[in-house]
Amino acid sequence: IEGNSKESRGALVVLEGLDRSGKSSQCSRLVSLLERRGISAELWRFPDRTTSVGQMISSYLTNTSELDDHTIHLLFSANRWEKRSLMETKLKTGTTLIVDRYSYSGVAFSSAKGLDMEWCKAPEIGLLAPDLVAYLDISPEKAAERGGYGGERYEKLEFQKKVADCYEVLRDVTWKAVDACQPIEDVEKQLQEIVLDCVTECQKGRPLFS
Ligand code: DGP
Ligand code: NA
Ligand code: NA
Repeated sequence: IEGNSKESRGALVVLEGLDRSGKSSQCSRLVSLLERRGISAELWRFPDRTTSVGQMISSYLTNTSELDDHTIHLLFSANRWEKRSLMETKLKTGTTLIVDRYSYSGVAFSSAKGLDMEWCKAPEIGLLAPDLVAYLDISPEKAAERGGYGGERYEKLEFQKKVADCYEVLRDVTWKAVDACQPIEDVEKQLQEIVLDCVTECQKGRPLFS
């Protein structure tokens, strides 16, 4: 437990799900909601392609460069580590972070390639623990039907099926799953409820773990 456990702080909210599960638009909607309610909030995403590590990741994802599976795994993790201290500062100064993908994507996507799951988890140890993981639940087939994938490396049905299996292994009782096949407004409504509850808990001083 870090800091004063009675201190009001921002919430670390993570959205996870397959490609085309609707995470990115729901993240934006959540930030707008929080801002309308006068709650300080920012939209973050991983990979953060703006850093130099992020640019290496981006060229890998666009198939501009090739990297060993372990090497790219560690770069994705490094990309989260390079934002850790800013993340902590934001949370402690009362800003809620709505984060589009986090360590679970790291583990799910790399273990979907056949890397050992425990090996994949190791570099994530010590990053800040989310207060809420919301999983946008959609089958790989349904996701693939949604206006098609972009051309990035992982955006293929066969691979997304493996990612879905890995997410199933990673999921635990603390995750809140939302059926992502529902109309976008219904997904939004369910997310709003669970996120606002989480923000309230953190305002009351829920401890921040790493
Ligand atoms: P996005 O910008 O959310 O579309 O993510 C880009 C792609 O990278 C997407 O297919 C998910 C994948 N991805 C996100 N985080 C990680 C990670 O930590 N490790 C691996 N291997 N893939 C990731
Ligand atoms: Na993507
Ligand atoms: Na996305």
